[in-house]
Amino acid sequence: DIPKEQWAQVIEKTGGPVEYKKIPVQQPGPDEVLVNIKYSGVCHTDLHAVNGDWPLPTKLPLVGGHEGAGVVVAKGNLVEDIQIGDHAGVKWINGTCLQCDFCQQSDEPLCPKALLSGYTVDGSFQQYCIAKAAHVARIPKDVPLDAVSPVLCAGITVYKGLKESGARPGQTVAIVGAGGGLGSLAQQYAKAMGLQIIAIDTGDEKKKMCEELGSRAFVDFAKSQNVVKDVQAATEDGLGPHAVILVAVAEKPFQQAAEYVRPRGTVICIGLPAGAKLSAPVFESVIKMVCIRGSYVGNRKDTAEALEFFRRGVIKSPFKVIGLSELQKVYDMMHQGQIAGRYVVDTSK
Ligand code: 8ID
Ligand code: ZN
Repeated sequence: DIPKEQWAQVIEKTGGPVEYKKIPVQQPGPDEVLVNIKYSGVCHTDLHAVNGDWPLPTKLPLVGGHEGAGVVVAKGNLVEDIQIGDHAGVKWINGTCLQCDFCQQSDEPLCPKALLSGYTVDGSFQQYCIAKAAHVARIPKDVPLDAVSPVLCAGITVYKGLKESGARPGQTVAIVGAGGGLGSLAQQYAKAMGLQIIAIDTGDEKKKMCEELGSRAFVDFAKSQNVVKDVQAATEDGLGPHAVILVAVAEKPFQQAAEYVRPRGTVICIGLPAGAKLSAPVFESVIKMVCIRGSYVGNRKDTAEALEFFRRGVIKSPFKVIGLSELQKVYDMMHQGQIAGRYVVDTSK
């Protein structure tokens, strides 16, 4: 039975705080499903949304969240390929037009009409969440819903970013922000793809976690006298990593990566620190033939592939479960940079 009311965390105004309260359960439209969210990962994007960090406005009031894993409990009459009782994931891309140039070429995140979960439409920090059936992630039934939830944004995004980097098995990738949610999953995907990892972040807890996740070296950006030199020194021949995956929420690393990346190397920008600018020295970028590119979540196929890695058991990333009612605490810890790995909220608490 679907209740009329449910618990949710609602942002009434930009800047927050989030308010834990009861709101009505919505009905899915003809091409939509209603997912009973069991667990939802908390992404730094959710905090950017609370704080109004980006040049794109959110809806208000807003229910955040876009790593929602749960069970389909209702569907519109046009929905045929997903059934009530199936496990599904509400991800950042809630829906797209499926018609434009980008959708036709499976670059759905670039669709100008994309609906964004927990940003332009209500997301997964509620017990019942709506998403377009075409876009909900199909989660196999043998996969635990708490552990899989971070894959729905963090996992898909870093998997896509690693593919976009072109790094090949045996090569070295630097992961900047390795101790956070995206960074911890990036290490697991990189390892599964046969890459060697240099983790960059700060603090002993994150260092230990990165070593356990499979990184070969750890550079503490707060302790290092010269991050560029230390990252290069951590590669076997001292020439720098073949690829850099930038998932830090700070501007500085976006201005260092082109300096330490290997000649012919690729810098993948994923993190979205407020108001930050990319910069790189023209001379070195040219004579090293450096490639710098952005990478934005992933398409439906990337989603299925990222989930399949997880289902096979090769992606094991640390997460802590906390009640949905305690979301503000997670934001406070995230703001302080205190979270190693990911927090996942349990919507029943
Ligand atoms: O599709 C996309 N491009 C996409 C998808 C999902 C998330 C982008 N994001 C963005 C988020 O909006 C956010 O800006 O990726 C960023 C990282 O999200 P997250 O992994 O959820 O954030 P986190 O768990 O807080 O981890 C950030 C880590 O960066 C470290 C912190 O210590 C933390 O562990 N960090 C910082 I702040 N400065 C650093 C520095 N100078 C740094 N690590 C290395 N060097
Ligand atoms: Zn996210």
